[in-house]
Amino acid sequence: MQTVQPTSPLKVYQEDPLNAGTPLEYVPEAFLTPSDLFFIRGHGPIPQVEPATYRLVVKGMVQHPLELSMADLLTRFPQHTLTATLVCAGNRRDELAAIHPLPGEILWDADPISTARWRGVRLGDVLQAAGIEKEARYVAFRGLDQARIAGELVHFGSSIRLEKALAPEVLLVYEMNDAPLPREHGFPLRVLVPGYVGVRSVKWLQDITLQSQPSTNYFQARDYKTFPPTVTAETADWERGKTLEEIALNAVICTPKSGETRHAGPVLVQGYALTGEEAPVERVELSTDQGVTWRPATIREKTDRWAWCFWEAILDLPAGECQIIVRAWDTTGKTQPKDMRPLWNFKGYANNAWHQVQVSLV
Ligand SMILES: Nc1nc2c(c(=O)[nH]1)N[C@H]1C(S)=C(S)[C@@H](COP(=O)(O)O)O[C@H]1N2
Ligand SMILES: [Mo]
Repeated sequence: MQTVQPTSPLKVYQEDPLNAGTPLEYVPEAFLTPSDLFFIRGHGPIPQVEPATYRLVVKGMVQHPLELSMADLLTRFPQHTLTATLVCAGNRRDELAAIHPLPGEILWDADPISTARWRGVRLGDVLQAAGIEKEARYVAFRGLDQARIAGELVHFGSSIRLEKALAPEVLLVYEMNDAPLPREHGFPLRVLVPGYVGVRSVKWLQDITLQSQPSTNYFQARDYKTFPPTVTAETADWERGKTLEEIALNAVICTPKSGETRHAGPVLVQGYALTGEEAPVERVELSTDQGVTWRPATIREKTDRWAWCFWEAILDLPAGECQIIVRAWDTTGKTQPKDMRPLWNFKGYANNAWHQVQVSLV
């Protein structure tokens, strides 16, 4: 069994496998999440990998299959550093579960999200070195960890389209916040797919396979897809589910938290906003009248293309109960949906409806 340190400030949802969120009150404190506060999402026990004997295998539709040691990776390919946010597709699942139960799922608050500075080599450079055959369309990843699915052990795996795999932001990373990747985050090597939901950033990377079809791995083919609200676990045709890729435009209030009591008068409201690869966040707005009128928040930190941005506002709130709502807009004029009901799906993914907190002012 894997456990976090008893002193860890992470919010543990599950001990085995270990699943823990970054407490929201810490988020506005640090644009780069300290590694011991970085959320952890795992589907099986955390593997122990010996870096000296570790080999990354590149196979499938390639001209020269590769077997690379960590030293090969570090010496044969240029190294790159990039700041990126990882967010789980199950972010804000607890709100969806309040509409209709989501049995068997981890009911994350808005906390499976963190940002780090990563260092690694471009996946595209490694694939070019292997020689991409022209029939290849997808890049499949397999992790060294195994999850128990219906009584059987299954390696964690996932795939992305070749086009995204060749994008300069997609890295094979071995450092997080200027230190070796911590064990729980994929030591010695993981994939980092900025702009996509976290599940595609496979940890403890064992092999990469170029192929003509998406991965048939359980976690790609039978999980991490969305369906209309009418579809249930019993009626789902997984072939027809929508594969989760790009992060949806989202904004969250980190402080105050729902249920908090504050003094009436000026109240500092802080949070994060983020988007995928399409267009950056441009504006964040707050409403205290159910979305009739909105006032802009100040974006106080927005420095990296692939990272969240931080925003804040001081609201002058009278005594009584108050609901504060947030929404973001991107540079193409797109905003978030108001209503959560049309977004409900039986796995509880991709909730990006307006986020709100209830506060008492005295
Ligand atoms: N090998 C492996 N990779 C994995 C997972 C996993 O369980 N096993 N979980 C995925 C999911 S769902 C998410 S959200 C991110 C979480 O990364 P973190 O634990 O470093 O925060 O890792 C992804 N990569
Ligand atoms: Mo995830």
